[in-house]
Amino acid sequence: MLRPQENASRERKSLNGLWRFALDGASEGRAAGWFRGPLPASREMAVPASFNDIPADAAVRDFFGDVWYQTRAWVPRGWGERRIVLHFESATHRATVWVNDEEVVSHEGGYTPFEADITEHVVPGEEIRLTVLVNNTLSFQSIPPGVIEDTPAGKRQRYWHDFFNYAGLHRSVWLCSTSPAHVSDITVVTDLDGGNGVVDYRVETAGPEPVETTVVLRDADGMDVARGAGLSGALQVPDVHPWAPRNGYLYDLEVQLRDGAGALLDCYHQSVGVRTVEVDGARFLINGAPFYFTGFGKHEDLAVIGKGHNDAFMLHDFELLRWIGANSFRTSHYPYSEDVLDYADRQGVVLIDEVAAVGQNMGIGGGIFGAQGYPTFSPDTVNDESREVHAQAIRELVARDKNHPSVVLWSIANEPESDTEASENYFRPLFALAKGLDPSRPVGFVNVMLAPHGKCRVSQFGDVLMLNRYYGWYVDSGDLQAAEIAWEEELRAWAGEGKPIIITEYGADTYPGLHSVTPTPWSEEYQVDYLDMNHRVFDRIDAVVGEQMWNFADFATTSGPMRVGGNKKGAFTRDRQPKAAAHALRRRWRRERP
Ligand code: BDP
Repeated sequence: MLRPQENASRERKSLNGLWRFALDGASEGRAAGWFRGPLPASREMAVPASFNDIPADAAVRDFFGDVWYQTRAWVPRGWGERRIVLHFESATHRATVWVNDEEVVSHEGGYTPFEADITEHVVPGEEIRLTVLVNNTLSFQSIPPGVIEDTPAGKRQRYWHDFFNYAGLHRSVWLCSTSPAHVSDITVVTDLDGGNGVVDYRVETAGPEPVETTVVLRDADGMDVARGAGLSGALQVPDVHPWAPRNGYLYDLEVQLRDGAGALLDCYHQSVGVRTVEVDGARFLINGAPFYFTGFGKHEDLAVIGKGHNDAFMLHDFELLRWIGANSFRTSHYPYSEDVLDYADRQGVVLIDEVAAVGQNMGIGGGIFGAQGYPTFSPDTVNDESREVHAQAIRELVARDKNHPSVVLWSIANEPESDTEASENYFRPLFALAKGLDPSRPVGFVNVMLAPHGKCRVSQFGDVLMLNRYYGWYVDSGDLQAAEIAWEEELRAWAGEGKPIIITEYGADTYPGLHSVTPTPWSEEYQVDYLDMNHRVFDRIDAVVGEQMWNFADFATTSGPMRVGGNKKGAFTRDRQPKAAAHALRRRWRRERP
């Protein structure tokens, strides 16, 4: 699926703004046909945004179940003879959509786009009523998982990921038009051959057969550098300007479809960064050169709008990444807005792109999530159906993000149970799937401390080892000497695997403004000492090819005795003020690495 764009042959109209919104705790709206007219008892709601924090009301913030969104839109009168498409960049965690009285599409999964061809349901020049039923309930068959429990106080939603279950229409909604004959997908894979580049392209079309498909590759100045004809081919780019970390150079691949008389039917502009990614022994190579990841695990998380995308905050976050000397981040723990991916391409920021499979681990918990009382993998919990949902999430992530040069590595899960035969059996086909979908990028998953070296049975499938470790925080808390010894010992064992290791999480909660002259967890000084200890260990082990501190900024979580107004492991506060750790990271990451 191609992201909507406006060009010589395509239009798109934003449906963002204030929609009508209603909670439907009894799930009665579908049977009562709420889509057939104005939503009953509705209020206004911003799109894009999470709905949770907008009203000052715990019943909305903690709501789980069905919520309804509705708006009205005019279909432009010039869109006769056009194919008309309704496109959602995401709906968290699933949605069903009606245009007037007709159901047009349903989608499962909260962080990838979906669309419906509504040509047959609308009349250009007339107004439509657009109604969306969004459901944010998590189950063992959703990605991420959760469960609804009966408690003496009523039903409660539980889940095992450490961030707030923000939901709603977080990203843009578009009404688009294309020619009936149109480009439906483009895949580019690039290579470097000395000073020259190669762009392999493949185009898929849909609708009436076009007669001619041509492609033109232009450089950043708009000069033609290569041309091709047909649905696939390899374009040679002499004297190529590669895409590289901190040098987000992009070419533009324009695909054109024409009819028998040579008239333009459809076109699409696909940006292309020419670069290679490769794992070579314990090294991670970009354009053939060893790359060391510096940066963070992030979140889409802001006051008021929750996981809603916001351009101004996106730019500011990237400015802070530059300020601190970070060259990369992980889209922990779900696919981020495509605006973020596009901007990372342009900025030359390197991404580890993650599926929303977080929390498939009933072993984690105790203090954070309370006792679990469930096995992770079983016919009643994470099962074959969950694996199919997980597989579909991987397919949709790769389909959406395959052409982004910034994405150098797929992460197919964060901290799942990985020390059991059941986990090995669950993940084996998912790794095979991801590698088959995209042979051009390495694939990995993020290993949890509960499955250390020698116990983990899933790491064997990954091209790269991604480790989250909290020595000096969750273990050896306050004792950095003990932590350093234990951490180095484990890391050396992993290094024996001969694969590159990226430390995808290491961090310590820190309350901004809390100070101490002695090593005191939660103080700003302790966070700095904790990071220094980790960095000493990383610098002693050659197989470590990256450090992504947890987290870029403080973020919202469920309530709990371990969370003081959310997770406080940020280098920045939630409103992006630096803690002492941010300055310490800046000193390290802005110096040239040896
Ligand atoms: C890891 C998780 C991450 C948490 C973090 C923490 O991957 O989502 O927020 O620990 O405890 O287990 O801060």
